[in-house]
Amino acid sequence: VNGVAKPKTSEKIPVAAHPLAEDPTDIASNIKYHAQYSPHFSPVKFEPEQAYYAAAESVRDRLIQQWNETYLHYHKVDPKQTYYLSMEFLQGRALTNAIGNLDIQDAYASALNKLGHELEEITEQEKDMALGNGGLGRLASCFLDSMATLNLPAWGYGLRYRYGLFKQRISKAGQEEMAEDWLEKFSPWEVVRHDVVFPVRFFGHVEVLPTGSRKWVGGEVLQALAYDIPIPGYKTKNTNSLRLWEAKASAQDFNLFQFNDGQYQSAAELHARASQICAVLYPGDATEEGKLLRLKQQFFLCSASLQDIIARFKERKDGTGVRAWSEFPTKVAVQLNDTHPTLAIPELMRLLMDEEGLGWDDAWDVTSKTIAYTNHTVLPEALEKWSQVVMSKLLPRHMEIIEEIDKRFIAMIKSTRPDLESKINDIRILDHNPNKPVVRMANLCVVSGHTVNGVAQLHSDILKAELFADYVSIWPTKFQNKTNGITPRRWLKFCSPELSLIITKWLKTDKWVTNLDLLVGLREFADNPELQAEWDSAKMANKQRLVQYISRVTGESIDPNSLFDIQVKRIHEYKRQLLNILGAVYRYKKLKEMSPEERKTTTPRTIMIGGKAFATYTNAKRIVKLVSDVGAVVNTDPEVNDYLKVVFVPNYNVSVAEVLIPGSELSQHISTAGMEASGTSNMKFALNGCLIIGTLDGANVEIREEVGEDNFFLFGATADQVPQLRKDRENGLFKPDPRYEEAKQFIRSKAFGSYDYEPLLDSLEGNSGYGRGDYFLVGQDFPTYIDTQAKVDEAYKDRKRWIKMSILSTAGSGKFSSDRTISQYAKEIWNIEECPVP
Ligand code: GL9
Repeated sequence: VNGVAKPKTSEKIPVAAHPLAEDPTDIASNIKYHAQYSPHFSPVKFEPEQAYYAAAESVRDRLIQQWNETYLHYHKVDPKQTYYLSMEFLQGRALTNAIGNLDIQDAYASALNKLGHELEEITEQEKDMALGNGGLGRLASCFLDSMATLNLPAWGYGLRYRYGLFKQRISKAGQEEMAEDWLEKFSPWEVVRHDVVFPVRFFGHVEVLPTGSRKWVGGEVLQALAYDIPIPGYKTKNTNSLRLWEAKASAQDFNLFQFNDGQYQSAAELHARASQICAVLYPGDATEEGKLLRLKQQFFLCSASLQDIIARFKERKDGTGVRAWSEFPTKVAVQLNDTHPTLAIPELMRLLMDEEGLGWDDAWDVTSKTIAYTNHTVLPEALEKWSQVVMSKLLPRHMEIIEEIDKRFIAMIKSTRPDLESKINDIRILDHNPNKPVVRMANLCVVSGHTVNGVAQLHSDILKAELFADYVSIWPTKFQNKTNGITPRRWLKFCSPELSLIITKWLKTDKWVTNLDLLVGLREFADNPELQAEWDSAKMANKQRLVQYISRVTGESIDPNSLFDIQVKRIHEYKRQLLNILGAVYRYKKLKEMSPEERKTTTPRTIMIGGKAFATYTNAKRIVKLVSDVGAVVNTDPEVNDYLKVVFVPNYNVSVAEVLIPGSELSQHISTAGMEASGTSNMKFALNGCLIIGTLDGANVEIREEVGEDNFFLFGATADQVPQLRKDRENGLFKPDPRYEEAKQFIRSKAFGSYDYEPLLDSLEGNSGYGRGDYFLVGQDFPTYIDTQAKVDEAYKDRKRWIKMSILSTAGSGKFSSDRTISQYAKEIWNIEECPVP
């Protein structure tokens, strides 16, 4: 292009726009067209970066075609639609996914080749769209993929954060956080909708009108502007939308007089406040300002989305005039992804009553039939409680509505369930604790929603037996389980093409990509030496790719013949990375004590740990530091080097996961039983033929059932034993295993440097308290963990047996497709049906 492209071939490629081109030469000419006529760079370069943007825009052209058709089709058919409200979407990269879902991989690879580029290199140019933290956000993104693939009329609604999840750097001091600007050079995947703008109010007060109705007025009003991201389904025309809101102030809010008077800041005050709303994902909430900003973000998402949903409902009336509001729940299902979008409840009530003129009972009927809630955690610190004082100030009308819901709930209990009267203070929505009166968001969701679900069977059982037990006795049918899932497109077909080809070859079909249960067909070949050899070499190719990656980002060279043992997830004490690293320390110490001959009989291992610690979570950061300190010593110790390496993988995110997971052989999902609601990376690893060492927690329980207990390395206390074990501990009845003491002592001896690990190790000592007294039972589970790791070492020595287990792991992963999860939501919660675009 422009004379500086470096085509490998001498083909002359014309510059032309062919949005739906099939032929590689036409696609190449369309890519050139974008480089020339949608320029984002000076017209001198066509390096991988420019090629990425041009290729992405050419892919977007064809998505827009299907996208428009999808919207028009839904508009015409007017089916019931689902709206997935989430503060997080962890989309990762879009190019490989879009090309893969459109099934135009080969054509694009050869088109780029004609332009002198490699598809793989081009895709590496894309920045991750990381508008989420971890599992909960990635789940939302997997769900979007499945909804489009299943032709379900559904939308995602979220916020367009400028800075998503921070970038993690590992230095001598440990983790450092840096802002990551995914929009630095713009995103080719978003389309701004200048015609989709809604006002969102903050603060102000409630006015009583002469009619007796109430109205929220005053305060400040910002504008919510829609940015849409296309969500293509796999080999289907249906292309849904992820609609992200951005906050803007309008021109009237810009004080030209003040500005010309030199008062630049006060002239644009509202503009500055608007830009704060979507500046960052999860702004720190240690301060009152931080808390207020988070509440503003949540309300902003809820208000803009509901106004949009209502506008669409009204727009689709069939020409006979106004549509009855009682029809609303037959056209709209709203799913709350955790309690973060709970304000959708009072906001829908407000819009229906104050803007549309419905009475309380009708508005309540519509709201409670429309909204459903998913709980994603039982950790007490994650159950949101908002100060009533802050809520009344920021959202005075919503506070009134919440008070009324609370009052009516109490009245209902008093009249129908006198036996629960003594428990009212626990189950009501408002907590009038005089020190800090709060609104309990989970309670508001349970009282107002038609359905509440947990995200794995064990988690849903715990919700029913503990957190929500009293509500179960009031509404026995309200509670469901929807075991999480992952999209097999991104998490197998696209991230491990070698393994996918083998699966397709042996199953004699590629239908498993949309019907993952077909993977069970691999079971009958699990002993077949030919499949085993192919499987082994595909896994080795993925391991080699990982070796290259680790070398590139850490400089560490790791042995592809060692056992690749990976734990990647957010760093949290309940996930017990500390148990992993204490195990590694113990392994290191034992290796040091062995003779060289003895060492040769051991199974060489590379332990990789990755994940981000929340910026203010001190103990999590100490864990990161400990892992890299252990790595620094172990990896430079020539005595053990051939048998053990410990690597901290920096900046874990979706695209790093796409390299790590296919190359993994053992992965660790070792949370204290009862604390991990589900986990979803466990499903990704198992699907990629990686064996799991894990506790009976979250979805591990179901994965073990599916892959077979022989193919799962189980250890540790069970969820129902945990409370008693904690009590025993408090009563001084815990007797630590000598190996555990030895590992801790080794760290205390400064074997891994002089950093002060005392506060971290101290959390494992003493008798009680959250964060102290080993609340997460590391010491309790350490001995069985070590014993089980020894079994892993033995199993790995038997190559054939290991490969067979690996095949059986993939074969047993069919249940964990998000297609299955979403079909269940569609049937059992949303009551929506597929609406395929012809
Ligand atoms: C989480 C749970 O902790 C996970 O066990 C679960 O798999 C996911 C999805 O249901 O939800 N809940 C939660 O708050 N997070 C989860 O990952 N946290 C983050 O996403 C950081």
